[in-house]
Amino acid sequence: MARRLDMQAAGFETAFAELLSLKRESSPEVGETVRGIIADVQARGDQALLELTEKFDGYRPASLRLSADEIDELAAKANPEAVAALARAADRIRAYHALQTPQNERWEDEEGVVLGWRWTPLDAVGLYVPGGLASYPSSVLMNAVPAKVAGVERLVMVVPTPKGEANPLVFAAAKIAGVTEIYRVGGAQAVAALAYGTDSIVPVDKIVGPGNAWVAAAKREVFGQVGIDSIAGPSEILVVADGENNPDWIAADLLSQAEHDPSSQSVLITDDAAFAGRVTASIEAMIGKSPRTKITRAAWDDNSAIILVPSLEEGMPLVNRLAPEHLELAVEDPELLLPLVRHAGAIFLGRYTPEAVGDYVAGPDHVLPTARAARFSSGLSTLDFLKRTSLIACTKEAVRAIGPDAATLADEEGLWAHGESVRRRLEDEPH
Ligand code: HSO
Ligand code: ZN
Repeated sequence: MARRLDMQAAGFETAFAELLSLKRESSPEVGETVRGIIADVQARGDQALLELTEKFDGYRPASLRLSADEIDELAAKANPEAVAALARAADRIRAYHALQTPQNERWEDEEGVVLGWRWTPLDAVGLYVPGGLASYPSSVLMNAVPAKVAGVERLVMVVPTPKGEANPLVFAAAKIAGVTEIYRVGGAQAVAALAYGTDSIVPVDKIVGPGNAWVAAAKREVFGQVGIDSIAGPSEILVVADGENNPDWIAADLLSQAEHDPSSQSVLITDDAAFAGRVTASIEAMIGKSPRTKITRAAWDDNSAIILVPSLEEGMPLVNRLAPEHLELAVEDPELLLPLVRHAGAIFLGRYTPEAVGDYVAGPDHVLPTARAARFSSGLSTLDFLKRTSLIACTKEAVRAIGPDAATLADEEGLWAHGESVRRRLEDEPH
């Protein structure tokens, strides 16, 4: 059973601080192994990829890249209803991210200097897709669609296929998102190949997508050579609910993230002790029905909490301290609480907005900051696949207006040629 906290009880601060500092990541120390794998791929390229795939995935593929026919064949095995649902989800994700795309700007300031910025997409992005249990077709869309919307021309997917087995819906998702370059390779070796390239994989500029401890360590290791997304931790949900909710709905919402991973965290903040009891009872009745009972049970018992607060308004500072990945405001008028929220990856407003709609079909990205990173970062968006370049244009008059200060500062820094490059333009003509 999740821990119970009461904001008004003695010892609350200590108990809450303990909840905040729960070490939920159980990443084994894999740095040494990962560095070895990366060096091996750098030195031996495809040969290393094939051998490592044989070692870790238990088979040796005839070719690393899947042909268009192979992708079609795999995608065709997916449940057609699920494919249709994915296609509709992709449309909504595309529409949302298109509106999120930033604008280029250009203006002339008072001194006559033209300034601005221009956004351009990355040339090539690698998308890591896990194999096995954590292989979510919805995450393929959430990573690939914003890249496409941003205008990334080359999107490369790597996916391990243990014993040659693959999740057909992952390939259907790739097709829907327009990903055509796919390699059957995973782990740190796939990350190394994307970063440094091999004979069969041309390197990319950035690597995104979730992975296990080896993949995360490899991404950290190749950062600088390529860009990476933020490393996703186990999923979290925080539900702020009054006593007027259906306890079964809230119980299911809490379990929906607990079932992702034994390290996931679900927290309920409520001002109604009787309601908290009803939710607990509902969770206990529901938890055994899940095919993922063991995972859900571990996350709920070990990492989760029910926090009783004197009023929901007074509970909101706790929300900001938790800075959750997902926040549900399950109240009649969520707009009253919304201004009090400063840190959350995504906010689900009102009683009819379960987090699961955001995980799949609402449109916003489900790749969101975890482990309190919402204090300083945001979910994945088109911005992650664009870079901003500054634009500066002076006329003769403009450089005369702002140049002398540059020359003064250059002299002060002992950088003679800097000063000279300005002074020449104040005095001479271009030809
Ligand atoms: N809630 C997860 C995303 C996900 N849920 C994928 C279902 N499938 C992390 O935000
Ligand atoms: Zn989820």
